[in-house]
Amino acid sequence: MHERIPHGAKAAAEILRELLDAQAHNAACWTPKAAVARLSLPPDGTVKGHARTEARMLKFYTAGESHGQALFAYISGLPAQLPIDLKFINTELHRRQLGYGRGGRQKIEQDRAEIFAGVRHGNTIGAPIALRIENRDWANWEKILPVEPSEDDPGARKLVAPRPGHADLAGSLKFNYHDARYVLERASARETAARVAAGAFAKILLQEFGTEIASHTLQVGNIRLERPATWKDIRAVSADLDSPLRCTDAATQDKMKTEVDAVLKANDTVGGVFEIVAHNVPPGLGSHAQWDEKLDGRLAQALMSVQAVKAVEIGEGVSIAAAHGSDVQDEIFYDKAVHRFRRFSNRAGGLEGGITNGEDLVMRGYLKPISTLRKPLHTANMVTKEPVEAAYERSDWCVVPAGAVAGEAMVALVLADAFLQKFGGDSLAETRRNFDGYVRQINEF
Ligand code: EPS
Repeated sequence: MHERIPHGAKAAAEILRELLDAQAHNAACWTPKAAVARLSLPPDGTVKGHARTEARMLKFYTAGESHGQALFAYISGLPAQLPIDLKFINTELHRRQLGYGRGGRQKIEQDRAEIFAGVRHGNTIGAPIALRIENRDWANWEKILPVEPSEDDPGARKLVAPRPGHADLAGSLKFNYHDARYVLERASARETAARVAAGAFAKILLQEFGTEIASHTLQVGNIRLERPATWKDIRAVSADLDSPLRCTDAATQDKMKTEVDAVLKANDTVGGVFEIVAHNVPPGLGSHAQWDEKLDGRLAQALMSVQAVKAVEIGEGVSIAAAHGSDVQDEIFYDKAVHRFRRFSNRAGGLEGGITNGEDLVMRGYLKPISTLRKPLHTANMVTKEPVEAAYERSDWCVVPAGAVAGEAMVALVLADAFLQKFGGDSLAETRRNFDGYVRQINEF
């Protein structure tokens, strides 16, 4: 990725000549400012091929309220000519809707992505992608949350008793509403449907290069999977649409289900831990060079942004804090058969110095129990300031498998961004050429 550039007086002359040539060809990018920048090259005469890991290559945003007309996702930066499998995207959306312990809303919705832009004849075209997921529940909210000013009582679904643990109070203070309705509409984890659709595009890109992402449930409440799960186990349970909690061990899963039943009976909720594994990740994604380029930091931020996630772990990050250094590092050997450096263990979770090392990426999201409780909690009315019981809105009581699917999407989006930062490419063929060249470099290292 480094272009050799001569420096000193000769370089200045060459640059000026290039500048004049380029101006003659009316090349907009070749401004005098760019020429000056090139004159102050580092003494080793090298220049970066592109912005490396500072500029985001894959951008995405979501819009939409939980009970509005629809959710939206916009994805920008994918190379052209990437085949898009809409069925795969919709299966991802379906996976997010599943899981033992979900509330009534998922019986109403049948999440499907409708693509409006950026995909033609089944392939990306290098233009921003826009998609929509319909909220079927909108039919029940049209009069309550209209876009236009309305004659109807706007207070019909006011929420003045903020629910502890939700964004209700902090958001109302911030946006100056004495009603948490608009805040909760956007804070709701319904928004993760749009992230999952965007993440499916990122997964499609990564799959082209052999990288797969899957998740499983490690813990529900106090019930924890005690035996290690292999990639094969995780991949299988992750794709199993009939698995109630996506736990790789049937006996543990039964205990988890009993726990979920118990919290429902007690009008309570339960949290847990999901684990996400990215398999067959090329070494060298991310960078050690700047704090915001470190891939572990970027993955942690992305996972932490998923609703109800209150802690993130990479590899064995939590337990190794109590161990000695000689017990926790992953010792290295060279596997001649596959021309790869490997590890005897993977406690680092595939990341060292903020760079992927070729082992599986292993990340865990710790979910707090959902904050909406049928058992009333103490709160204060935002208008009267009097003590009251917190409002109750229909909700789930266990979301570990759904949270995991949202987490997979976030991991995919960060990894695809890091992938495009390393390999670039405006068309899939160009990305592949760059990728193949790097694979050759690693094979011959
Ligand atoms: C969700 C839809 C929501 C909630 C849940 C997640 O639907 P409703 O509010 O209509 O029941 O079930 O979100 C939360 C409770 C939350 O606190 O984030 C979904 O589609 O995932």
